[in-house]
Amino acid sequence: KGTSNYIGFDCGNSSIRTVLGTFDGSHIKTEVVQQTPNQALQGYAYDYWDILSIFHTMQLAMKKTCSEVSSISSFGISTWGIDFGLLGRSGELLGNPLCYRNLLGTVGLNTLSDSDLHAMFGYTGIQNHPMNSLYQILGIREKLPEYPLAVKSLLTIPDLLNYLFTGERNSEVSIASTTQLLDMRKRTYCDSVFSKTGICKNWFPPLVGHGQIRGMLRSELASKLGIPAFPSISVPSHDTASAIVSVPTGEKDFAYISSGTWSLIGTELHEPIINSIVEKQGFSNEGGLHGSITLLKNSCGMHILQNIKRELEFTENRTYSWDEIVALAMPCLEAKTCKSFDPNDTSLYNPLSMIGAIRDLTGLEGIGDVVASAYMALAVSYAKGIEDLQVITGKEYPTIHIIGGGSRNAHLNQMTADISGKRVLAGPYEATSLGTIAVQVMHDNPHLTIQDIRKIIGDSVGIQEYLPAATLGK
Ligand code: LFR
Repeated sequence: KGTSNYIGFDCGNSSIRTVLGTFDGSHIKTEVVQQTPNQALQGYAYDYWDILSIFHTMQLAMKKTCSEVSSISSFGISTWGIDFGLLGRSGELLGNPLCYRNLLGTVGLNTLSDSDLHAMFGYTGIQNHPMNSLYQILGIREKLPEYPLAVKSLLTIPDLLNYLFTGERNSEVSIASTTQLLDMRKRTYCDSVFSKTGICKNWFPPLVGHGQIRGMLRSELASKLGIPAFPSISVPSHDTASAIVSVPTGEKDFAYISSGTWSLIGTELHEPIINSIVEKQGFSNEGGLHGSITLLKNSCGMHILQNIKRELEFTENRTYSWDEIVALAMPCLEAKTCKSFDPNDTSLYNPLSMIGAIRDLTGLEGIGDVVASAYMALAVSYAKGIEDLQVITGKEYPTIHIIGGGSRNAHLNQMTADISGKRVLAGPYEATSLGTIAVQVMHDNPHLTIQDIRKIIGDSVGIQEYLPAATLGK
């Protein structure tokens, strides 16, 4: 049996990765064909995503991938959640998608009473976070009223990219759940939310089941790129949900931290848990593969360290490697002079200076202490998130799977093991693109179950183990 080739797009807040995945019947191999930095760009009052440049980057990467292998079976797109593009009557974009790091969501959320907000959580099973599309839309209605007048359809980022590639407008449950417009008990759009808020249900595209074809590459685009037209498969198009597909475990109950710009701390369930503890602890019942629920807490992740690094590079006009960043922190971690803080403090959401914001929170001045405190804060928040998860599900998780780009951070992995007292298994770091590729493999090999896929992934990638040092962290 020959090998099959697939394209997985993993568009994150900080980088766009195009991965060639090959499946030979027993292993999935990945090769990063192209990696391009991504960042939100400043407009007049708000930050935006340069979506056409992202689309262009992906087209070039698709062409390049096709030139490396004899045939491609399909492609799948995963991106960050929540954000969306608005299309007018002609089917053209009305503007660049807004970045969720703005105040519109807070404006939108404040239009609802506490009891309405409580009801919203109850309807959807999703934490009432101001960044959710639901609140962004309400904020747009207040502050940018020209948009709703012209909108005919709303597409989340992966849906928009799929539309640009295929011409088809559809969505799927994982990305749609990040809008907070789904009833996660039924995994369909929630009429109560639409009627309570007056948001127009007709803006939203139908949901396509996982593993189905979302559309074919538009023929004009295929001929422009000089490649054959192949299908886009409905993978979990929320990056977090695709990443969770690739947790290398045979267990039914497991805990993960999907570590990137955000850290998503959670577990996989068959049915949502919607109760007051989940609401109070800020967990969400997002959509996972094939009707599963990815109960998770959205916690600030590498955003803090990425911003510290960017700021140091800018002020000192030089580049910093991650090893150099860790080296700054080491003496302060060893001397225990650093101080943990809440990584979800609102002052860290989109600060002018991340270093300044941490100095304000900790009262510590030295850059080593600032970086060390950031590491400490993340590890403490991970341990706390897993503890909260155990209370919610009533289960004990002896191992934490750290997956995604942030799982390469050996020091943070060890600190997480030390502070949580649990074993940490780190990897795969290419979790999202592996997930998007795995679901395409499942489309071509319908006999493979998610358990088979997780075993195949575990056999295909390197996983690092970190055991807790008994003396630390207490
Ligand atoms: C992770 C992620 C989170 C989502 C955040 C914002 O990349 O998709 O799951 O809450 O980005 O979209």
